[in-house]
Amino acid sequence: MTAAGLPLECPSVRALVVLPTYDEAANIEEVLRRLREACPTVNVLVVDDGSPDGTADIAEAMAEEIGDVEVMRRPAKSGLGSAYRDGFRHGLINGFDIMVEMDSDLSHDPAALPTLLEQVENGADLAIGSRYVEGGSIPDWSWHRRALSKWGNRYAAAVLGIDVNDATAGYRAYSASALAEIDFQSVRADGYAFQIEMAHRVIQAGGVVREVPIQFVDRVRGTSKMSGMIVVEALALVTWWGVRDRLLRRNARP
Ligand SMILES: Nc1nc2c(ncn2[C@@H]2O[C@H](COP(=O)(O)OP(=O)(O)O)[C@@H](O)[C@H]2O)c(=O)[nH]1
Ligand SMILES: [Mg+2]
Repeated sequence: MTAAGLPLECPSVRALVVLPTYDEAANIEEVLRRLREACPTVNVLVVDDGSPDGTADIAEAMAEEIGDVEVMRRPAKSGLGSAYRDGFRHGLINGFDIMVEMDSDLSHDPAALPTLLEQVENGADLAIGSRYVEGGSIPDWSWHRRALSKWGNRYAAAVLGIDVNDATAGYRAYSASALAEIDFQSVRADGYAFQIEMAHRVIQAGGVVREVPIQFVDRVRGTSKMSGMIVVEALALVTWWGVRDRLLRRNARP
């Protein structure tokens, strides 16, 4: 919202919002409606992994109704990172200028999309909707869950030497040129580690990262698909990347 309480203006860019879905039948219709309202010009790609609850059928019915929505049906549940990799490839092949990551459970408010797009339109290679910058928040989380996430983020930033407050955040927009440069197809991680590695690669490639505050709300309908293993994967991979970067730097010294 602007100071006058009006909806933010959506920049007229060629943007593709990639929405990964697994059993989001209870949410997908509202996500798509609110997205269209917040940003009438964006295209949407729903990447569904054969959701047993029929999410893809609902998304296709919505596509008929509101237009500019495509549904990619994949045969089996293959993870969030893999869904984004396929979505980004589709976006690059089809000439979009900006690609957006967004959860399909309404944790990410579609109304914040114009702000993310604006950052990329004004020169950022990656704009992150951040919970840990001034103005960001997670009202539904207990203090210990927030502490784990915040300190996990501090650990990742310190080990990798990146100046990002919320590298695990999954609401973000990339410039197509940055995506084309970082060889995202070779990213293997799937959960939080996928987000961290993508940010790390953009920075290593010399890209500009900007964070804008968002409020992250817990899903109201449906269930989370993330497990505790996703946190373990992230910590282990961050530690490995940190060691690898140091070894590479040492070996590069004359
Ligand atoms: N296509 C696809 N989407 C997934 C998969 N796992 C999770 N998602 C979607 O990714 C988004 C984030 O997952 P969620 O379970 O809400 O994770 P949490 O917010 O960390 O609890 C949601 O839109 C899920 O439907 C998957 O294996 N494949
Ligand atoms: Mg969620």
